[in-house]
Amino acid sequence: MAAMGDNNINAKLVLLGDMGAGKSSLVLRLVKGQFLEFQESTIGAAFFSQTLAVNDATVKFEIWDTDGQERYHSLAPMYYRGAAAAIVVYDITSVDSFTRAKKWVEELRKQGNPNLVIALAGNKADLEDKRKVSAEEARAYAEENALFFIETSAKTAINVNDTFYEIARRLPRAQSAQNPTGMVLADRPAARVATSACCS
Ligand SMILES: Nc1nc2c(ncn2[C@@H]2O[C@H](COP(=O)(O)OP(=O)(O)OP(=O)(O)O)[C@@H](O)[C@H]2O)c(=O)[nH]1
Ligand SMILES: [Mg+2]
Repeated sequence: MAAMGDNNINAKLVLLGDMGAGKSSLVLRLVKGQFLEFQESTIGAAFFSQTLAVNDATVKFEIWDTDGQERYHSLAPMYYRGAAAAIVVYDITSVDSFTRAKKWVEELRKQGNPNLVIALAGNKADLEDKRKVSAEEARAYAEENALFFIETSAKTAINVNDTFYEIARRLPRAQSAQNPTGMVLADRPAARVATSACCS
């Protein structure tokens, strides 16, 4: 049960990545527990919100699911500006989508908040027989670049909730680091209490 008022955090989260990598499908899986075989391409961006309880904190994610088309790339800063977290999504069956994911990471590092929590999600992990990007390669890249790496499947739901929970767990720590403007909007920033084992 979420402890009311103990530590409520609003965190802007943006999903970036190639067209068809599965950004919208990951959000749909998280928010509605659903998966669509023929998920429509996002036009512009879509907004969702989802609240998660993590230990003593309640994290309300304000999620911006962006459009992966290259021609809309220039709009992306509107969505990652002020974000506390980003999920950079690629498709494990597409080397091009992994290349594009690396470009997003570079862009976030250059222009984003230095304390941004970045997750690198290798999606479509259910398509093992079509895999083109090894987990080892992606993990090595993630380690070099201080990213949190996870492989997910919006289709089977594997690791989808875990991705968001892990980001939520990392937020307060990032918040207590340098806390640049706009990174995490805490309702009661001073009200952190010691983390205790969760939950009965
Ligand atoms: N097998 C499998 N298919 C997936 C998975 N995630 C998404 N898909 C499929 O991949 C296609 C593209 O998924 P979307 O969620 O629309 O991808 P997107 O990244 O939001 O794409 P844009 O909005 O165009 O940028 C859809 O047909 C989904 O059903 C997955 O984990 N496994
Ligand atoms: Mg989409």
